[in-house]
Amino acid sequence: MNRSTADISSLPTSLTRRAALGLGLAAGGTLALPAGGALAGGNASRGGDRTVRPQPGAVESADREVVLSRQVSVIVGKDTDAAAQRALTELLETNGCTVRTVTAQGADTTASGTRIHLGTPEDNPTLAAALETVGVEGPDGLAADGYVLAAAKDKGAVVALAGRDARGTFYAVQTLRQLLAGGTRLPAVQVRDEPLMEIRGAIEGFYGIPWSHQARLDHFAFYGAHKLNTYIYTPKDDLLLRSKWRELYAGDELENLAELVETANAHHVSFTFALSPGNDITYGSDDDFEATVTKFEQLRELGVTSFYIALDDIPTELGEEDAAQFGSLAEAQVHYLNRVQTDYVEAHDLAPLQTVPTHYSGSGPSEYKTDFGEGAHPETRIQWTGEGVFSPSITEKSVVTAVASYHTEHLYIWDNFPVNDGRRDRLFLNPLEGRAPTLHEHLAGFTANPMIQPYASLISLANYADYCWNPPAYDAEDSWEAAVDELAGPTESIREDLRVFTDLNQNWPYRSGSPMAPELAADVEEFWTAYESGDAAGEALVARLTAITELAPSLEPMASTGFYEDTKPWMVAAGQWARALLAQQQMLLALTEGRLEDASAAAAGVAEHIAAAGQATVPDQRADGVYKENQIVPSVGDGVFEGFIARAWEELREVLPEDPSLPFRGLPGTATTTLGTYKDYAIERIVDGDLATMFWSSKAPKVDDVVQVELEETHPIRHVQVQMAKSDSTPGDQVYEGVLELSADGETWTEIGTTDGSAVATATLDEPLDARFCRLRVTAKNPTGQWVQIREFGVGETPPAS
Ligand code: LTM
Repeated sequence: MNRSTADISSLPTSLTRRAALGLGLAAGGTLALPAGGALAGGNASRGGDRTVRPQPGAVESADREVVLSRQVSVIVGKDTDAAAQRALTELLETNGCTVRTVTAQGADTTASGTRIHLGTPEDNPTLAAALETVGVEGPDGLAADGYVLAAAKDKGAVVALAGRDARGTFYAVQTLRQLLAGGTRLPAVQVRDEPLMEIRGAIEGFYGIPWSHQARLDHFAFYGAHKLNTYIYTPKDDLLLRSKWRELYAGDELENLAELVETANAHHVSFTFALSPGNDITYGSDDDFEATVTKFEQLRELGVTSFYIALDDIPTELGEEDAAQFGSLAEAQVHYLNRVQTDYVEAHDLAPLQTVPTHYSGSGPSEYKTDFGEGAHPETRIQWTGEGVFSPSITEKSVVTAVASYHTEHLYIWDNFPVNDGRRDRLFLNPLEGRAPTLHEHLAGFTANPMIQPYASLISLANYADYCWNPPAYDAEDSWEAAVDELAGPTESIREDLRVFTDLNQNWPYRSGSPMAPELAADVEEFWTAYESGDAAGEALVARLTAITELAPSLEPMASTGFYEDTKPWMVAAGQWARALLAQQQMLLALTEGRLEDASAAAAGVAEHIAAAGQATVPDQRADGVYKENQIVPSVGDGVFEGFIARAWEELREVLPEDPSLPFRGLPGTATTTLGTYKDYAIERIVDGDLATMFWSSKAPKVDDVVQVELEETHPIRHVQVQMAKSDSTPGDQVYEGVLELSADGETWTEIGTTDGSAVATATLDEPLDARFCRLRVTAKNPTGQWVQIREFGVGETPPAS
């Protein structure tokens, strides 16, 4: 693909001529026309402006309005897209018009009153004259999904909605919806628009709870409204796609699939069915080929025309039978893929087969990529995740290299953003960034791998819609703000509260330097600066924290109830963190005013909120396919709450070192372990006095693995506390069966306590024991192979007060 942006220089002469006549022309900035009522976007907002998103390639707008009469004639051809007709009728009726639909053959194109001509020039012969009347060229020559929209006055209002194809016709209606902004007036405008990327959408390709049926239906409506055209169905924990891929759908599941396909088609979303047979397939087997096409056939009967074989996250060794037949994994895979492409896809005249290879990241050449790319049928669409599985940026250079390495002309991106299956405690509500504005010159498109929470993913999907349609015009911040407002709805206070919430979920851990709750962090910083000069009032911080405590009730009426329900556990947890910080602010205020008893009393109120914030309230589902409530502790605030709390305790410790609310603090020491370390979750973090940092093992512990702290010198020890998992109140990655032991010399050990399955292991001695070494030793394997996280390992002389 190599198309350039539809900018002013590529406008047809009729448009440029009109520009010269003094009509406003916008091609480099977002089209924002005078506010006239509502922006209806997907399932969301009302009451915005007339901004058209994704930003059209070229727009010409006169400083004049065209007013639709109450009675509108919609003129269609007999083959004009039914979804576009439905969408237009619904739009007009919602905006207060009565619609009379007439077919082109019977239409009086000269009658007065509003006439809207809908269709492609091929299916609606009246469009040619209508386009002539409004003085604009037709959609021929535009890319697939493109359209022309033009409105003018000729006796009554005349509007031409001319698609390059059926989907383009449907998209013309979407743009009209934005221009009408809930009313019956639109600017005398000419929009000539086409996508710069052919494939734009989502791949439901994550591990964890698959999206609900309703969520998928709602997504299709959102995609249609945002001009996203692709949905790939491949949730990793739909067992019938992966571990039981040979089994056919039946009953409710089959009925649901039928409704999904029908609804996707109604919103011009291409429903792509992706099977993942790679865990146990024999690539050369006739039986497995038959099982594949039998499964596909079940979906084709429901109306699916687009199929995909996912080969990610599967064994890289060939089975015995395949090893005897093929020289490599890639060779075996392309044999199977090509058989599906030629014997099934082509035989049924379906869209070209799509796939993700087993080695799907990194741009450099490899034997696998060469064998895969050279061997695959040239029509095969191949997905790639960028330089990494998670790619903080995707540059033109790396895409060009990848295209060469995979020997394909049909590369498109499986973008692992905003997927959170590797961090199920987090929401990623930050904007889509770091994708170069020129990638459309080399790529067929993008599908985003979204979060387990479908509606929380809509912010980034709106960003993908804007980016993929017109990458050079994409403005991450502007697109993000519009998406957030759309989900919030028209009420300003709800929009503001939603920004307060999204601020707490901005950090994307796969990009270094990604911001951490930047607005909260700024208020915290301002607080500490003032505190150093004796002022603990912290007005801005207190106002923000108070708003955070109210998020769960205040956001309930937001436009997207799905977003609210998806994210509520994080709102509730944020509210608890905010209450803890507010109590500490009162504590600090009392300290600055010398009211030590009040400081102590305020400190005593902190722990309950921290404990409440640590409750597991998010459900989960693992490879067994069993849905379980309350498995995950929501993590919110990007570490900023925890940072404030740690510093506030330090301030209290300085003035009231014996205060009973102070968290237990171990003596200085050095930590070591026999366990491997996951990424940079280094063992030193368990003795840094900071609960926000942790050690994470790289696998499950074995019997006799140890985590040990060596003190700087021998002390009379009375208390040991090991804080494991993500929070004190919720078990998770930790040692489930182990003993706490002390030693003076590191050779001879005395057992002083055992773990009890909770996230915190403690031991308190009545009489001190002289020791320099303390360790947690594993005595049995973890029940389900959990790894180990330790936030702090404290060894001290004095137990906490209670
Ligand atoms: O990225 C690919 C191609 N496969 C898997 C996804 O299913 C998973 O959601 C992401 C993120 O964890 N990583 C993968 O490797």
